[in-house]
Amino acid sequence: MSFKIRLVKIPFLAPFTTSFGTETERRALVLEFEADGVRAFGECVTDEGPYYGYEDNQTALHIIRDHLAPLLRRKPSPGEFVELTERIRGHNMAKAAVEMLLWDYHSKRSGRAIFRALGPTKGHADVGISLGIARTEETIGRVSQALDRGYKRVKLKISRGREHQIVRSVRDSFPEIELSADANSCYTLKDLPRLRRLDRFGLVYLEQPLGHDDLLDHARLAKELSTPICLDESISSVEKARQALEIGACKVINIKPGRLGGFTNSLKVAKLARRRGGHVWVGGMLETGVGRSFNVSFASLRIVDYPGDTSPNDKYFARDIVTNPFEMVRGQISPNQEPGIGVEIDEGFLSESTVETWKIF
Ligand code: OSB
Ligand code: MG
Repeated sequence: MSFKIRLVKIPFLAPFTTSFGTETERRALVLEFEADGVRAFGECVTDEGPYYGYEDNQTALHIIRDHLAPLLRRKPSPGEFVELTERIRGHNMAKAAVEMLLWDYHSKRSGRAIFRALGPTKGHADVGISLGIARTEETIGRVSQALDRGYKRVKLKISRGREHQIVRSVRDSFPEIELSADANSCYTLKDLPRLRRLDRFGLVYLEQPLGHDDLLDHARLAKELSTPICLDESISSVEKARQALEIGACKVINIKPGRLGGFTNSLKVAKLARRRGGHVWVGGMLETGVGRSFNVSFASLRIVDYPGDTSPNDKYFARDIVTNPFEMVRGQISPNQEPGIGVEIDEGFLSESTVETWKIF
């Protein structure tokens, strides 16, 4: 039995800008667990800085190494792992990396693909694109390219003060497309007049306009806008999802298994939201091929009803650490059919991309 954590560094094809910063490469913790002739993988969605959420690669490394790895030796089921780690407050991204690794491990042991273990499936994920903040002309070009490739929904990253021009220009050029905007928490209720001006562009939703952990002000905002609110950052647990739906803080939830502590909680949030008439889709955190494969598996569930941010690997990377990257056909991606997450690791590129390795046991 062995467990190691690698910090890998893979350059992006192009910088990715959100309202909280610009990233030019993915620096990810990739987990590898080996037992009973099975090699299982996981990826932590943290990056170098605590800007999307409070976790970063260093806090996640600490939590995984010092608090979660000892539990991994027992090879618990994902459900048992969630129970065992309930007393560790927060640190969902660190927990999710191990929880999903356990899904991979147990699925591989039983010889089936993860998406089959998760629940009833559509057999494919419907795919949208998330476009980083860029100049208007460039964005228009990227939208046009994305539509040519078959993407089913376009999400524009927006920032305070530059939202109206970009959304208006894209809407004017593409009157019919399914369009959304993601603010990554850059507004407050004082910006209500500004946000009202987005109402006429027929967005399918406005993602996380207010505080990263807020529910109450989002509920207030939702009453003032006709555009539905989608929450991402604020939905940090099953309880938060329940509360958000109950007070009307959102109609749509961006499910990131990495933010919610893994698949077990994500399944609960998806069911809860759909039962209450809400909609769900699967987000992304610029994952390598390993994390991407987990997301695509979840996005192929029947319960997931909106297109997600599960682009094929080559949207972000010229070369990835897997040799079987996803291909998108008419805006759909099929989850891997092989046992577990079904990725084949590019051993050479993985070791070339590894900055540091920690052998935990
Ligand atoms: O808010 O959805 C977000 C990337 C990094 C951090 C936060 C977000 C994003 C994205 C990219 O929107 C989605 C993707 O992986 O394609
Ligand atoms: Mg988001």
